[in-house]
Formats: sequence, C-alpha cells, structure tokens
Amino acid sequence: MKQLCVKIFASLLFTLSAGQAFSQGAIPENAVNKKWWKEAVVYQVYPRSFKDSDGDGVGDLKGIISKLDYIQSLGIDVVWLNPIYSSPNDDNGYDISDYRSIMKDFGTMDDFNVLLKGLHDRKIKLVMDLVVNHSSDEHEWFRQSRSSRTNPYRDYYHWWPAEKGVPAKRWSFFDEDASAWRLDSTTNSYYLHYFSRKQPDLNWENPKLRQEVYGLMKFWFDKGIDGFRMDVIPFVSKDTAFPPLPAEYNAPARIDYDPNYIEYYARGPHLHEYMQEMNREVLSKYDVMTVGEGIGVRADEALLLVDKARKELNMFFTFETAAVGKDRTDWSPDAEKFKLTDFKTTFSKWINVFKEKGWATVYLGNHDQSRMVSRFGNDKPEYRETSSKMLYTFLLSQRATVYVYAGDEIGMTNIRFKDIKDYRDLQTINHYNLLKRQGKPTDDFLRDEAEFSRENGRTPMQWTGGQNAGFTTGTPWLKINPDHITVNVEAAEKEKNGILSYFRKMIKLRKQLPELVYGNYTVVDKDNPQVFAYTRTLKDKKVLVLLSFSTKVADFTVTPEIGKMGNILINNLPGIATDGNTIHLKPYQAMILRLE
Ligand code: TEU
Repeated sequence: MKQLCVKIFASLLFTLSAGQAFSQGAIPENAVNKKWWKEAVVYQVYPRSFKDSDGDGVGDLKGIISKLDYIQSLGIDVVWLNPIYSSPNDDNGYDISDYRSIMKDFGTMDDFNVLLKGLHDRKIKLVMDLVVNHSSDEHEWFRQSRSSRTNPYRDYYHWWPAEKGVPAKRWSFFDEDASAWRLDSTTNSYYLHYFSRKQPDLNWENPKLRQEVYGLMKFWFDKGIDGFRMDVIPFVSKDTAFPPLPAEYNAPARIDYDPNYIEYYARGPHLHEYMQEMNREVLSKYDVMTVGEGIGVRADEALLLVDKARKELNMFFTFETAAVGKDRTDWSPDAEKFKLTDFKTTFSKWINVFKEKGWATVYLGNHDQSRMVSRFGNDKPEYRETSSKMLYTFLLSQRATVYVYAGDEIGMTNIRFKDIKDYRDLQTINHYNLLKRQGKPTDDFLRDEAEFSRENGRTPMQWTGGQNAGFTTGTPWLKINPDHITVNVEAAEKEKNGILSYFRKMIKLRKQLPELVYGNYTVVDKDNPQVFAYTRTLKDKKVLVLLSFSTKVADFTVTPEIGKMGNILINNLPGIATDGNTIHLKPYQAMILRLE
C-alpha cells in the first residue's frame, strides 16, 4: 500500500511538473506519457536461424529455449519472433497455413508454452509476428475459397472473374512472372497476391475475415503474449476497384518502396477504420505493444496510425531509413556507401515526426536487410568492432523504441553470396529466374543482391568457432558465414571490451538515463560529413552523442551553444583526444558526454 501511494504520488508529481513544463512547450505529450514499450529494447530473433536443437538444420523453439539465459544476459526487454506458425515455408513462415498452431520444423505448442514462460520468468516480454495481409494458399480458408464461386469462404480473398477481362496490372513483390494476379482454373478467376503466388491477399472488406483475425489475435493474447509486429499492415486496405496504375508505374519494375507507387497498393480508404476496430475489439483489452510494418506510410500521415488519441497502433517501422544508400552506384571497394548527411536527414526526420505525439522506432537491420555493420558501418577487420559499437551507440541513444537484430551484437557480417545456387530466398530466386526468362543480364542484379539480399541477414547465428558455428549438428538450411571462426558468441563472451560487452553496457546506460529515451533530440552541426552529433535533453539533464562514421580522424568542436563538456559516459575506444573544445574523433569513434 505504502509503495502504491509513493508510486501514485511520484507519478502525480511528474505529471504536474511535466504539465507545467508542457505549457511552456518543453516536454511533449509523448514524453509525459511514459510506457514500458517506449523504453523497451526489442531483440529480434529469426527462429529459423537462431539455434537448432534436433539436427535438422533448421532453428527451432527448443533451440531458442536453450539460449534464454544468453538472451537475458543482454539486458533486452522484449523478444520479437518472426512467424512460428504452421507454414509450407514458401516465404519462411510469412505464408501461414494455420494461425493457431506451431510450424512442425519449429516444434510444438508445448515448446511454445515453455518458451513463453521461460521469457516471462526472466522478465522478458514476447512479441509475435502477425501476418494477416495474406495467408498461405494452403490455408483452409483459401482451399475453400478457390473451390467454387459460391463457397462461404469465397470473399475471404480478392477474386476477379476472368469474364470481366484481365484485371489492371499489379506487380508482385515475389512472383516469378512479376504479376500479382494469378488465374485459377477451378473457378476461372484471378486471385490477388502482392507477394508470392502462394501468399494470396486476404480480403479485409469482409467483416467475417476481420473477425477471424481478431479471434486469432485474442487466442495469442490469451496465451499471454505481449504484442504483435504487424506485417505490411498498410496493405490490408486496398482500393478494391483495382484501377489501372498510372503509366509511369507500368514498367516491369523491381518494386521498391516508393510511397507514390505504394499508394495504389496500400493505405486504402478503410485502413484507419480497420485499425480502430481492431483496437476497440482486441488491443484495448490487453496491456500489449503493437508495431506495424509501415510500408509506404508517408511522414505527413504517420500520426494517423500512431497518435494515441486515435486508438490505432503504438508504433510503426518506416522503410525510408532502410533505403538510405540503396541507390548506390559506385561499387569500388572504398566507395562511400551512403552520404552521412542523408543518413542524418532521414533518421532525424523520422524521429522528429513523433516529436510531440506518437512514438518512433529505430532499427538498422532485420531479417529483410543486410547486416547492420556491413550496411551502415564498416565490416573490414580493422573497423568491424569499432563501427559496430558506434552503431549501437546511435541506436541506443535514439528517442525511439530500439529494435536490434540477433547476431549484430557480435558483429555478424554480410555473407555476400555470388552464386545464385546459394540463395534460398524466393525473392532473389524468382527475380533471377524472371531476368533469365526475359533474356536479360543478371550480373548487376547478383552484385546488388550480394550486398542487399535478405540472406545476408538470415545466415545462421554464430555461437562458436566450431562446426556449423554451433548452430546445428546437421546441414544448415542456409550457408553459414565463414567468418564464424572468429565472429561468434563464445569468442565474444571472452572479450572484455568487445562488441557484445559494449552492447550490454550501452543498454545499461540507456536504462540509467531517462534523457536517452524521452529527452528532446537536437541535431548539432548537421552538415558535418563525418560526424553525427546530437544532444538529448530532459529537464536539466543534457548529453551530447558524438558518432564518427568516418575512416579518417574527424574533428568536432563543442561550442558554448552546445554546452560545456562534462564526464564521458561511454566511449567505444580508450581515451579521447582533445584540443580545447575540439575533439579529434578516431575512425568510427563514438561517445556520449554529459553537458553542463
Ligand atoms: O516484408 C515486406 C516487404 O515489403 C518485403 O518485401 C521486404 O521489404 C523486402 O523483401 C526487402 O527486400 C514483410 C516481411 O518482413 C518479409 O519477410 C515478408 O517476406 C513479406 O512481408 C511478406 O510477408
């Protein structure tokens, strides 16, 4: 009781003082309204590649269970698991054939229960993947739906009767023919599939389908999970008249995430209505977090999805930050991968979208992206460690919920497959086959894929320097990066000052300093081409984050306007070279300084 009173008093005090400050415009609503999920560090586990317990070469739930102590030792708060539901694995679980059971490769519901309890016992929350823009074509709903035009499940999917003519072009992200419409002979109709032909799009216009989705969400929430990451959620509402695309989008593009283009695919007229309904019927009944995969969501409409007052989602991932530098044209070994000024502008833009309301996310890698250090740092042996630590300093000092990807904490790097035979991902394979069939060259495509393909982020977790990196006793489903001989958890645990221990230290620091979570974010010296610098300020507490993205020594002057240099709170290299107020940052040096 006493504790409760203290708590209430403390929060009252905070609200009052924050309220006063707010009226002066100092503390925005989203800082006053503290939430566990705003403060969380989310650790993403790609189950297929994390740890195999039974020697079939595929990671599984028992494998994850065996690594729970390791996961806990990181200091993270939430685990996000990619889909673990029954699936024929056309797209590694993003094609679900039964939303209420566990994929055989991964184990059983009993294993799931043990995993959930194991996480909760360790005070770690579990977020699952919700993939409801599409199901597998092997889902019972689709089997029924395709069987006849009058089947009760017909309207669970989008069908276009062939007698109406060929539907307007929609490009598929994964299809071998690039088309998102596929003619199904049983009922002489086309069905829509934005992703592979084994991933038919569900029809959210149908209220029965929406109830099915809410039902399955409740099923998992009632089991005790703590949230959902929602796959391509803006796609659920579409213009179901399927109007023709404007001419400029009629080229057989390898679809990228141009929001103007996505306009024709997503964010349809009912998106917010559906999200509000979902919130009312499901989310509002549980203390859970939601993060949408915000494909195509523009900054000027971001708050529609996550403004608390609108009762939709908590957060979403933007695709724009992941796109920085993807338009690369210079492939010489020492070429700049991206302009730091672009990186600063894009990331800061997305942090500032949520300055007052809503809440941001930040990530540098996931199962669809290259490895963080290869993409945004520098994976050459002399820089791999320092630049990985620098990137963690960035992530863990952002005004956002931080999403980190398993394997980055030991500095895993891109495998850079050269041979198409090494790929398992349908996205790469189908596009390669398409080019071949069209008689087009594949060299540029393969070079791009070596750098950016999803397999770079999917190679198995490297636990040891031994056989198969300690991932499996069998044959791994995807090749293991040969660098596991030196880059592995066992070795990392022995390094007192390695990436892993820095990651743990940085998480601890974030937990100690609320200004790193809630403080105002101000970029300083924004045109500096080598250094990313910003301050984080909460009431009278202010810190300066300095990040060198350069292979050269980079100077940064702490001007009186920025503040007076105080203690170094963390530094990814020993020591600091200064000359008055100017700091000479070594290549990829990162530090956080207290400002007085
Ligand atoms: O990804 C959405 C998406 O658009 C992907 O195509 C992704 O951006 C692209 O592959 C990057 O190269 C989600 C999931 O994260 C992805 O793994 C799934 O394959 C996809 O949806 C379909 O469910």
